[in-house]
Amino acid sequence: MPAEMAGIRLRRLAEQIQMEISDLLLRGLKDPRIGFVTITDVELSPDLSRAWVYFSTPEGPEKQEQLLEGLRSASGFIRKVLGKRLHIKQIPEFEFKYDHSLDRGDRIERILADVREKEGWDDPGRTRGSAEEVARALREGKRFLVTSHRNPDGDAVAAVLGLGNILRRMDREVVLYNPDPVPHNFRFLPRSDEILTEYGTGPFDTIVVMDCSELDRAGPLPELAGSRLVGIDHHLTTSPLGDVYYLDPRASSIGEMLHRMLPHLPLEMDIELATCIYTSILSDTGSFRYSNTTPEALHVAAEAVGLGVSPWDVSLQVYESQPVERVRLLARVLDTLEIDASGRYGSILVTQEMFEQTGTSLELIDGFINVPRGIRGIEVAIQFRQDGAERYKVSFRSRGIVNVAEIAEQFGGGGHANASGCSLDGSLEEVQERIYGAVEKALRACDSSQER
Ligand SMILES: [Mn+2]
Repeated sequence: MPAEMAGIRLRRLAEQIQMEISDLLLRGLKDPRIGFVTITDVELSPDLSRAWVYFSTPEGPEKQEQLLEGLRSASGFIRKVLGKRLHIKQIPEFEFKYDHSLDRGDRIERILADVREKEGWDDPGRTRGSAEEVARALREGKRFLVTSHRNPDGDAVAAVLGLGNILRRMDREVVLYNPDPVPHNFRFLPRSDEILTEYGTGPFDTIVVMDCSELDRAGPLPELAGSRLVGIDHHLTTSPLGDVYYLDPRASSIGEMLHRMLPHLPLEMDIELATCIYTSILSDTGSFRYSNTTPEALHVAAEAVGLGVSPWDVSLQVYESQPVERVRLLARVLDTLEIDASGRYGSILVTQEMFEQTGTSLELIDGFINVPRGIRGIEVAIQFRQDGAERYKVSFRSRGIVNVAEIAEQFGGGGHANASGCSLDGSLEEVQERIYGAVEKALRACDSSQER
């Protein structure tokens, strides 16, 4: 018999022996010394005279001596049973060995986790920090500046107002701040007019930045030295913002994260906070449609509704109270719709001229990009927004296959897997060429990984 075949037969027999012994142990050997034991491997000598039987136990290496004794004294019985079951002439002599590889594997795993924890690399989808740590920082602070990213969306506005509600009810001094205006459709939120466009005079012992993974996406901030910076965020990033932070890229919204902090804070949801949290979730899940619409997001929203939040009233405000200028602007923007020949990505363009012609501004374009994404066959929707004579802000929306955060990162931007953005300098043609190239490359990469 060729050596290779002999090797395969030997391997099979070893596996059979491993299964038989495991089976015997599972049904109990009536030996109190043998508790939980796993046969991790069996090795046979080529002449079948000997078998090394490796075992392990969840009770740990301390138990190995006791187990070894039990297994040795049972080996006569085991050999007898195996002889009947395996139909082989000669049953090997057993030598039992404790398998340290699992213990060692655990330890290495733990050391690696520690290193990753410290250095902050690893998976950008991982949770970092905790609700508890941030809640403690909130309890410890006295004078707060609370803000979010510039050009705030519904989540950012509702989060600032929600945290404002929490801190006010904890009798803390709090300044709510964003240099950019609250979008028209989120002005119904309680106390939205209390978000100031300038932070005024400090000092603040605690500065909270929410829904924002990079400081330069927040507005100008007071001198950070002497203040504690607290970050609450759900973007895909490996470097959370803040001295103290709670980052969970799997959270639907900042509202949901605020809700998770409540068990560690001396208060409960009131109707005002519930309105903020509900609106935050509604806004970032695209009305409970996106893939971040998790059971938890729905549970928290349900709790808010239970407290008296009216889904229809909020919808009326957020989606059904558009100024007519926004619809006129949308008409012009949709006129620029381009779909690639493959039909898999498409784009729209918003220019400064369009704002001038319709008497509108930036805050009205939220949601436009969902129109090209809603076209059958489109995997990636792109919005080019002129942000200067030769500068464009590019937004991406994915239907789920392409990770658009990775595309935005190539141009110094970032975001979520399904929604991201970046800024590029250059003429429209130059910018489009670079972006289309990156999108096509990402689509090709997804195709080849699916074929595998
Ligand atoms: Mn958000």
